[in-house]
Amino acid sequence: MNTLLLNLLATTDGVRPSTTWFPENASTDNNVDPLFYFIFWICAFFLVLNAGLMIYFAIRYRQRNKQGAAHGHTHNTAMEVTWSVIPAIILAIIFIWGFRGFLDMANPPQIAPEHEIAVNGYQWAWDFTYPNGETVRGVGAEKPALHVPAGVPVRLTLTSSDVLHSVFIPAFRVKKDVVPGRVTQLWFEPVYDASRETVALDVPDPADPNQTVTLHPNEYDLFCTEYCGQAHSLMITKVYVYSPEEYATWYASMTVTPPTTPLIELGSNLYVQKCATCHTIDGSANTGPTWQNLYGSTHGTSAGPTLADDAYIIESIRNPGAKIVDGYGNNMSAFPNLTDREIRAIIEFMKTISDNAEADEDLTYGDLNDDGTLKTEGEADGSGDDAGGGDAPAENE
Ligand code: HEC
Ligand SMILES: [Cu+2]
Repeated sequence: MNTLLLNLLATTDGVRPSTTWFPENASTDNNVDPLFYFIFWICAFFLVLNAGLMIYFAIRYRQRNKQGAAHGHTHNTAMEVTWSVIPAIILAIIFIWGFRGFLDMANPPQIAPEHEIAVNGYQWAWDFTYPNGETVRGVGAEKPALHVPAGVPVRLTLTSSDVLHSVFIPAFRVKKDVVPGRVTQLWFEPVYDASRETVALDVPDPADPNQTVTLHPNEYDLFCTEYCGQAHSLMITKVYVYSPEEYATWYASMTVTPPTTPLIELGSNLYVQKCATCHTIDGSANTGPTWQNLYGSTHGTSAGPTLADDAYIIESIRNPGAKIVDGYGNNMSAFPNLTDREIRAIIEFMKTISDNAEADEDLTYGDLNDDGTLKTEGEADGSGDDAGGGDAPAENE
């Protein structure tokens, strides 16, 4: 009974601990738990009442001495009205309560654009793309995780690249199908609780890319809850809930690349994130030409035979329509958010998959100027780790 009261009277601050029936609850505006307990206790009450009366009557009015059944009342209007009206009222309460909860879930409140997160499900992971155009990268073997701010409503717009999936975040009491060819949505307002156990996440410091800062979000599970194939269960990942200040830091850190990042690794990540839907690296054609052996080769374009050197590749990305590769349409979008340094990283990655070029494995992000050119001896001291020092003034522009 304590849990019932706890859940009916709960305020919206703090994370409610898990109970026998529910995992902890880390979102406000939760209709699920109180309604569940309401129905649960009604069922418990009538189970005991009905089963108790049945057992009592079976004993009290059992057949004795071959005595025939007595004829009793066939009708009691007062009783029948009572046992129709009371359940009808209870059902109406459950319906209205449930319907209001459904409407709440289906109709997000006003959501700030920066709290709209695009979620794409595929076999077998989720991509989380934020309004700054950045997609969360998995760390090592870890899948990409969902990062959300506390204290504000957050909306997820859900799409699928292949089959039916379903997002389920038990701690927020939300679940929604992710259907190919359709956009669905769900929303929640997370609660941050510093008194709960937090995890320590290191991210690049937006104020100084040479440093990392440690953030302390609460951690929850996110599941795919629609059986979607062999590795369905591996779609499990984490949700990190930050205090508003820490979320701002995390959000800014998404676009920060530490100077020590190897250029090839950065280029490879960018390729996976932004280009792999149209370009392969194994020689097969897709919407766009493959990148295998592209760098340093000469091939036909709308401007005649063209050598794929740095200038050509930069132009192809900045202004895709300038020279169209023979056999392809003008189907590439420009990527205004890519910085010159990032394009440089992509070029370095392209060299690793071309027989016509030699990639420099030692180059790091810190070895580049803002315009993507290599720092000269005076600016960099040759060690990637310190190169960021020369970078600091430029960062303040
Ligand atoms: C929507 C599909 C699409 C995406 C995404 C895309 N491209 Fe392209 N890309 C194309 C198409 C189509 C062509 C060929 C037509 C042309 O030359 O514009 C092309 C051509 C290129 C070329 C010239 C290739 C050659 O063989 O000469 C380069 C370089 C290039 N893309 C780089 C990129 C980079 C870098 C990204 C990711 C940041 C990217 N593309 C993302 C469709 C795409
Ligand atoms: Cu799935």
